Amino acid sequence: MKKEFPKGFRWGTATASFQIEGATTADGRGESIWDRFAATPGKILTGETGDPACESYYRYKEDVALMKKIGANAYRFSIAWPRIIPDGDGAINEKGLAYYSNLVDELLAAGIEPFVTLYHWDLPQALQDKGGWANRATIDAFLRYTETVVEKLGDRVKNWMTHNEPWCISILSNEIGAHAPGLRDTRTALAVAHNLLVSHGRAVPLIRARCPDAKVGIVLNFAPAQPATDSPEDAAAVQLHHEKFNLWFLDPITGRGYPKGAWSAYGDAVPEILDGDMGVMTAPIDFLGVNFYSRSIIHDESSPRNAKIINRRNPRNMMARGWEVYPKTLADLLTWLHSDYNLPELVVTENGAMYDDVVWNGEVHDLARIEYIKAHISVLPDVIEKGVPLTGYFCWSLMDNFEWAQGTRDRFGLIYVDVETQERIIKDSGKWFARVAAANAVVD
Ligand code: IFM
Repeated sequence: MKKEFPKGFRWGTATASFQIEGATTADGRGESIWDRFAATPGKILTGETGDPACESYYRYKEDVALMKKIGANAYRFSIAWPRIIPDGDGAINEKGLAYYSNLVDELLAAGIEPFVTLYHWDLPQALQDKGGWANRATIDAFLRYTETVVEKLGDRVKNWMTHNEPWCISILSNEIGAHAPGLRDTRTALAVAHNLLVSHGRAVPLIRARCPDAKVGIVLNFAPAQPATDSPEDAAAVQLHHEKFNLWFLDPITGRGYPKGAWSAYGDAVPEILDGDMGVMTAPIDFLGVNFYSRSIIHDESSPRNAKIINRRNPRNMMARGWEVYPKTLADLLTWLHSDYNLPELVVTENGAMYDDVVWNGEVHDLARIEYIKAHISVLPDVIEKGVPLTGYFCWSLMDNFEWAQGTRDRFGLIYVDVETQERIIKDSGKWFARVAAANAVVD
């Protein structure tokens, strides 16, 4: 089988501001919901906060040089809203803008194409104090923040993503409560999801107006599900999971509205829809960012609403977090997205693996991670051959970082970061990634 990629394919790595920058009080940065959440005892497994994370705010030149070493030709990073507008909707902080402007210059000088995510979870705390994303005023604040950033960087940055993983921003953070702001209320979570989608739809034309040659997209995380058995109960549970997790976000932005099964299952927790909202959400996008890590196996013993996700044990490739390594699902997902939604471009904006890495004589032999990534990129040439317009693969992550509620315990990087000394070590996976990018093909 031919394992080469089309000319111009992006081999990137991805990060997010709060996970790597540290420097949470430097140069006028305001407090974010993640600062508040992490400072709350019991919320982060390791008891850490976003300081120092990887200190990338200070070490960005070193990090760009490392990106170049591992052969990446693209970099997906996010902007910290509280660095730009510390209280969310007030004064603009020029020092925050300057940081990202310098980062972009550094990337371009290294021949690395920037992909910018506007919102990867670090909402200014001052906005959360007024209701956060559940308050429609946050939409307007987001638009002003977006305009400010695009105005500054749009002459050099041509790839823009509005939001990263709306499911996490809404459900994981406001219904399950595992992420900031840590609420447990379905109605709030669905209001958050709705307002996020409206803000996305309103941001798309604003970005284009300030950056006419921009490619604009949104990043969704997908959890394709399969039934544990062939029982009708499991089939119903899979369908409900699919609607709540995948379609709830994908269908509104592609003009299909909220999925009916999930809408009725949510009962009176569903969001209020104002005139024009559903139309606004469908602003045409240039690409869909696809985050994929694993599939879900669903089993239901009582009713679809009580269905459980059971991750299958795969002894050879098991990820410590319980995510099964199952790359065929990535191929199926991309093929389905193309055949059913026919979007102009698809980009794998995140894929990667968490393993317990060990430094051995100054090296990190993370063979399991190489196997994971190799297995996933190996399914892509065929997918592209079949006509799916896939234009890039971004590995999560450039380097080990602050993995949200897990703190720095969970390592996803192609580059190892020593939490105490901040020393960076390119792992074997990073060296291998450089060979993949150079060959523009799957290599051993
Ligand atoms: O670290 C996260 C990232 O911020 C969003 N997607 C999943 C990654 C791994 O959990």
